[in-house]
Amino acid sequence: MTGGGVLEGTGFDVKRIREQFPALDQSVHGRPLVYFDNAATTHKPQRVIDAVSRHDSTDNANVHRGVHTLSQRATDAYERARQRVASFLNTERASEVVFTRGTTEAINLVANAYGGTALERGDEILITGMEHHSNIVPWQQVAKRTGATLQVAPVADDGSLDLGAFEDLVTEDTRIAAFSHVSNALGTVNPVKELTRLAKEEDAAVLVDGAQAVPHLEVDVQAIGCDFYAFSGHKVYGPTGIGALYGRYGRLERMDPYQGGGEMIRSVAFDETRFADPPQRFEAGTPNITGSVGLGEALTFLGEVGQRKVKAHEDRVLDVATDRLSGLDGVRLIGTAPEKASVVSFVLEGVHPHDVGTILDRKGVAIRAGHHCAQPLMERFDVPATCRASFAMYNRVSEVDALVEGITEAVNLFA
Ligand code: C6P
Repeated sequence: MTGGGVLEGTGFDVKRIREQFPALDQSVHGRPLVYFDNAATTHKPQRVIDAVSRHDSTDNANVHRGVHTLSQRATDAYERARQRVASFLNTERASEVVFTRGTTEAINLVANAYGGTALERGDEILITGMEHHSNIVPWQQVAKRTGATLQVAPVADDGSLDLGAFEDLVTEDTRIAAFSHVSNALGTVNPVKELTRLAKEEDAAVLVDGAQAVPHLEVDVQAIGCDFYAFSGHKVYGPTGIGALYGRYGRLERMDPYQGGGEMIRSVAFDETRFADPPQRFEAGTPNITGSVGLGEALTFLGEVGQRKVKAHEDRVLDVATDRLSGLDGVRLIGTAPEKASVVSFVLEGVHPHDVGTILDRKGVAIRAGHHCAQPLMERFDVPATCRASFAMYNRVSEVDALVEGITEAVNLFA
């Protein structure tokens, strides 16, 4: 294969993929945009932009409320999107999909609606040392309220999870284990099926933070065996402000609502309110209807491109970037686990990541420099921040050249 062309034998044509993403076709500081900040958010293909616009132009109405035609169309579109998410995650039923604003809200929902009642003093919540703040702070908050304690499974030097330590930390006191499928700051792919099995042996509920997994891996929640799985639409070619929580129906049924309001009730009287069944019980107020339409379209698009082809292509970009960067003097890679997806994190000796990010921006290369909302993980590696290049289906192998050029310039400038 050539730098930007067709992956031989797979029919994966990056050029054709790129043509579908209008945001990629621009220059930044006079250089062609190289967008390597996909773990923060991905761009949207034209068909997602069109689907959202079409819905707003012709089918806009509130859902589950009106008998009029537009309301029925909007309700159908919303429920179709739910079906789409359900088949994307291979849930047993569509009613196991709760629409949320994104991963953060989905985890907060579980921490409050499940953790808030299931946890008591002496119980333990087990997370890992590579979690995003979204999978730390909600658990700290609920631990404080309930008297439960937070346990943290450590991360090994290469950025893998210390499996032995995780196993030791799962005990009969563990009520919930919550871990990321893929680390946003390191790219480590965790063995979620195995972690779930270990937690289940002690009867703990399991939540998987799938924010960084769904764009890159095929996810099957039934095969994983988890109780909850959370992700965000905007990291998988869909709109911002929409995401989903998978919840095993038996769990959802026994959970109290997260928020109260319209849409989530069966009946309301001043002395008693009866709640709707899941998933409506967890969707108080008018939902992000257009967002759901965009998310459904994004998942259809990803399915049509082919998740395995996308993974093979992204792995190639990751391998080339990892090889090239590890050959540069002064560059230290953070996170070199054997199983990784689409992220290369690094620091330059004596150069602050923000300076590297700024130099790269002048070359049209967008990376993220910072703690990536994973401050405890930065502390683990004894760095205040890292530079992170993260890849998507539309990145070309040849774009790594611009990244290397910018890094080399930063190394020389600050040497
Ligand atoms: N990570 C990143 O640049 P929201 O903001 O709710 O869509 O996703 C939160 C979240 C949860 N878990 C993981 C593993 C994540 O990576 C993120 C978002 C972005 O890495 C923004 S900090």
